[in-house]
Amino acid sequence: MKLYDYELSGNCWKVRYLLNALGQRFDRQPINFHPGREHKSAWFIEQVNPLGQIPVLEDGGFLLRDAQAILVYLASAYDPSGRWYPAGARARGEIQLWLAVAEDITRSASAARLHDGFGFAHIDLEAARRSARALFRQLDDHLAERQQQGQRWLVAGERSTIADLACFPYVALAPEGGIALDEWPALRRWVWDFRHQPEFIGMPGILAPGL
Ligand SMILES: N[C@@H](CCC(=O)N[C@@H](CS)C(=O)NCC(=O)O)C(=O)O
Repeated sequence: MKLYDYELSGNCWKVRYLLNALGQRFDRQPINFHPGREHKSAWFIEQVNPLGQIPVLEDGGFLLRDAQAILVYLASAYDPSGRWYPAGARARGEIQLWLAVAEDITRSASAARLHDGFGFAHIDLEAARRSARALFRQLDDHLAERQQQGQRWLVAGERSTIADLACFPYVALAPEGGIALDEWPALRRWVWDFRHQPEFIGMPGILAPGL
């Protein structure tokens, strides 16, 4: 498999994380997202992703864009245990809900980080932060309820799923966009729990425990 990848992208990290957790070997094709804007180059738009976005996965000639879609694909194809994308109508319905929230988190918390950390001045910072905070409150309320029931993850079960993985990076990286997590204790506990899983790998800005 080949991943069109950028080291500092939380969306690319999600895909690297699952590939690692599933023990899948893959090649990384680095895309110079910043400052090179290679994802908007003619070759990338023509040959890889007409939307000019990363990540994109290539598996035996099959090209798939969108981090959440790639997580569903990888878990369906390469996780016979069903841990990451559990079967069952309710679990799958709930997972889909959180995958949609993950996209909203990219549009808000990740945008604030791009503004502050990468100098993307065209982004409406206050609107991005406001939307991220509304989503984080929703996540915190949900996780607080789950934690009261003795559960740790977004979807009922003993182990994290692609729902948690999809939402995780831009929550953990939110302080880089000026969004502190102090107000949301259940969300902070979930970040801590996610980071302390045995398969955890970090990325710049999200260190693995002990580093
Ligand atoms: N829905 C896409 C969004 C991916 C996305 O926003 N990627 C960023 C890098 S992390 C990007 O390529 N941004 C350029 C753009 O949106 O034009 C996904 O989840 O993969």
